[in-house]
Amino acid sequence: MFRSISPAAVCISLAIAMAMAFHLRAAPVADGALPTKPHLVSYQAAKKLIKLSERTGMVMGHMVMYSGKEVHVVVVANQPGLKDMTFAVHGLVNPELDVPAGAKVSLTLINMDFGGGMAHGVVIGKLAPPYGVSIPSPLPGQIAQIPLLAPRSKQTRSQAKYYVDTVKFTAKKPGTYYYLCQMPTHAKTFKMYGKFVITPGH
Ligand SMILES: [Cu+2]
Repeated sequence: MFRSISPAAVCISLAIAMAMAFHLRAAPVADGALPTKPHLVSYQAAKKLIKLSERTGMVMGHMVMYSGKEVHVVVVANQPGLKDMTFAVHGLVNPELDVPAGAKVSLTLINMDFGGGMAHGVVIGKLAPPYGVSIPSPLPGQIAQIPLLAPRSKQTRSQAKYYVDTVKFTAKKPGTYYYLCQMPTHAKTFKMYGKFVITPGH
């Protein structure tokens, strides 16, 4: 005893669903929502940030593409459930990140290290792999940096507190950059890095 649903109603629902999905993906975090200095958050808050990162940007293969004038990139060091000693963005391990030239970028790092309790940071610049044991500071062509964040506190995963930091910068000059961890050996030995591409604006 089902009433048939008109094709027009299906179309309208689909359009609304697509608009909502796009809105969620494109929505940047409101300015000031995240402090631009290291601070501790709960596991629940860290998971919320990870969810947010999964709504911003669009996954295409091993790449996360961001669009719009404001983009929010959330990078997780050692995301539980993913490979140890890696960066995760959008659930991908060390993916390529593409942002349009001119975009105002909020870059957030969460250190969720669950192994030996390592500090991790992230720096973006022109230096291409292979990397040495230690990373020059500043990097050649450096455009952004989050200094090393201490590992989580010693409680269990769900009770621990996690360090988070956010830096804001404008993606100015199109080209290929790299994001990498400054902690000695992490980029060289563990390949804790990925491509960061600023694509020409339209
Ligand atoms: Cu690291």
